[in-house]
Amino acid sequence: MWGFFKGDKKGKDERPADSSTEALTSTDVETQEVQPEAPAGTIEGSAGRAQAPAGTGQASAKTPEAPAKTGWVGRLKAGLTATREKFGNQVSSLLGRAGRIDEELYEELETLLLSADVGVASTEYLINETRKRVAKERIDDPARLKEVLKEALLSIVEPVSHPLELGMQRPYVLLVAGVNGCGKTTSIGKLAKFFQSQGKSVMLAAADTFRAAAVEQLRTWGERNNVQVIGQQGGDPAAVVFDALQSAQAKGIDVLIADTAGRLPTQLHLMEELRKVKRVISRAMPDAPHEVMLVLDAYTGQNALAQVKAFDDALGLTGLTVTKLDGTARGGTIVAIAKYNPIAVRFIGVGEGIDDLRPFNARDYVDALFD
Ligand SMILES: Nc1nc2c(ncn2[C@@H]2O[C@H](COP(=O)(O)OP(=O)(O)OP(=O)(O)O)[C@@H](O)[C@H]2O)c(=O)[nH]1
Ligand SMILES: [Mg+2]
Repeated sequence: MWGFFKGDKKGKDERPADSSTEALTSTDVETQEVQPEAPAGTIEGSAGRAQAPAGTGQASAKTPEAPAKTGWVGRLKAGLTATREKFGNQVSSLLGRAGRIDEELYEELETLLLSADVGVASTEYLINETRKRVAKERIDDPARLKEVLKEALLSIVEPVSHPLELGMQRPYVLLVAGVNGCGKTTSIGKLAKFFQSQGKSVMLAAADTFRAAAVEQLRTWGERNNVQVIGQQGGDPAAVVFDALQSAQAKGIDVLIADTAGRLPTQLHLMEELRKVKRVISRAMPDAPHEVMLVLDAYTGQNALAQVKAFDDALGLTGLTVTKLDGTARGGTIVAIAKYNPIAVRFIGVGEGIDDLRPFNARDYVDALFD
């Protein structure tokens, strides 16, 4: 279902800096409100508009309301298979064949942690914690180190395991940012469905106005799921979001999610454009945006740390969504991020299907890394 979300990125980074005024009113912009053409649940009827990818996505497209065939923990484990094979299974086999706990064992553990993209600081912390526990509890059986390691990992990720809780604000405004192709639009589609399933009304603001395909990508999703999409290609992203916010306020919408164009932190004018979007939202609704979410592609590995810092400096992040944990052995990236900059990890994505994005749970994640 999500394959159609991918659009042409050509020329995206060649955008000129936006110079339009920040003093916006709804009449300054000619944004289009896209009323859903199809009622909720008529997904097959419009399936001709886009190609569904192989795998779970297609199944989800046909039966988005149907309960997942496997539970979330099963999906999570399946999604983290590559990481588990590279890390958890290898740790288990290392500990299984080690005769004793010695320096060689610590070194091998260290290598495994680093190769799973857990990061240097976390690796150092985990090895130190393990050493301390071994000394304190006089552990001499290497097999016991697995539990020790799991607990130490948990102590890193538990503090960032804070699910997103919608407040009383109406609309609750969620601004989504990230580098090109990290999974913003796809995640927004999944999130809209997630909030809808909680009985919330959702509106989307397509503030990636540079590419026609980007607006269309969100619009297609909106049409299929009875979600209003406000957007216009070529417009000012801040103006689109402003207009969407006014519309959401007028209609009493519960959640407004703003999609933005992918950008690299080094593209300073585009980072400034994002800051402007945030400022304009705040002017229209003083406590908004209520959530500033960075989407990170787990495949990015350690570069994710630099992305977190840059976007946090620019926007003041309140949450993260880590996508594409499936298909990469870099599932340890979450640990690296949690240690480096403990911003709440709200959601994780383990596939392209609509049910493949869920709230992050530290314990489930650590279990899935090993078992
Ligand atoms: N396997 C997998 N693919 C994903 C996941 N999340 C997103 N994708 C895919 O990643 C690709 C990019 O997703 P988009 O949502 O278009 O990314 P984006 O950040 O909006 O991209 P730009 O707007 O171009 O910056 C698409 O093919 C998605 O289907 C995930 O959790 N797992
Ligand atoms: Mg996008």
